[in-house]
Amino acid sequence: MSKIEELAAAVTKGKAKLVPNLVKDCLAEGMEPVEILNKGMIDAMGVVGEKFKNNEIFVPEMLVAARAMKKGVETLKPSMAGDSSATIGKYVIGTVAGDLHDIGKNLVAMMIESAGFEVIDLGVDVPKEKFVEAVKNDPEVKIVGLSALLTTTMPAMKDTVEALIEAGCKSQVKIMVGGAPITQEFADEIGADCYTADAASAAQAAKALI
Ligand code: B1M
Repeated sequence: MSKIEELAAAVTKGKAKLVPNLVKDCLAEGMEPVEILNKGMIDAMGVVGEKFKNNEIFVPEMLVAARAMKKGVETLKPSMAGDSSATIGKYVIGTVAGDLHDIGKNLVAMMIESAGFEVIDLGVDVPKEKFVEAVKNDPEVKIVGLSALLTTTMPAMKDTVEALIEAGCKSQVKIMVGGAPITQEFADEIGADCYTADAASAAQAAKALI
């Protein structure tokens, strides 16, 4: 088994202790960080999601896989980060109310930071009022990023966009949305300025928006 396959297997099985060294092994073999992230971790979480859907594993297994992936991302972060010494603006990000998924949101935050933004991470299960407050309290915030992983929390994303619009924040910020169930069509429907499917394109889009 190659190191990247070992890494994917360790993430899938939630072997958090093995993951950092396997990430380092892949880097030592000369693999690109983004390839390690995609093949060794994001694809592995896709496998976990499939197994959960098919009732082959349950929430605890999904949770340990998530912890293993977080360890991997932590190890990879120094190799992924760009030159963020000059800040090009503030970016508020969070997972919408009712939703506890944060791996994708954290990856987006990491890439956005690498692109030169100062990231204000509001965390998970963030009420719409908190997003509004974060924008109102800081005129330097230029973009708000909303993440949702559940079809059941898509309405909370819509409510958050509406709350930002009603509070008059749209004259100050652009709104970006993403997450597995989100589509361009949904983004257009709720009045978001931008939808991207993954973290790398989110960083590119954020730079283009300001
Ligand atoms: Co959850 N879960 N989960 N889960 N979980 C999913 C999302 C699910 C698809 C699994 C499945 O059934 N196949 C399913 C949702 C079904 C649906 O809504 N249609 C599901 C479910 C049902 C649930 C629970 C309801 C299970 C239960 O309790 N019965 C529960 C809900 C809890 C809650 O939120 N209230 C639950 C809980 C959990 C854990 C806590 C155990 C854990 C999360 C741990 C954590 O995040 N700290 C978990 C996990 C790990 C998953 C899967 C397996 C993996 C998610 C992940 O991290 N993927 C997931 C299955 C799957 O996605 N295939 C699943 C890797 C990550 C890098 O990808 O987050 O998609 P992703 O982010 C991508 C893009 O989407 C995009 O960029 C990222 C990187 O490129 N992106 C953005 C994300 N945000 C963006 C924002 C942007 C732009 C791009 O702009 C601002």
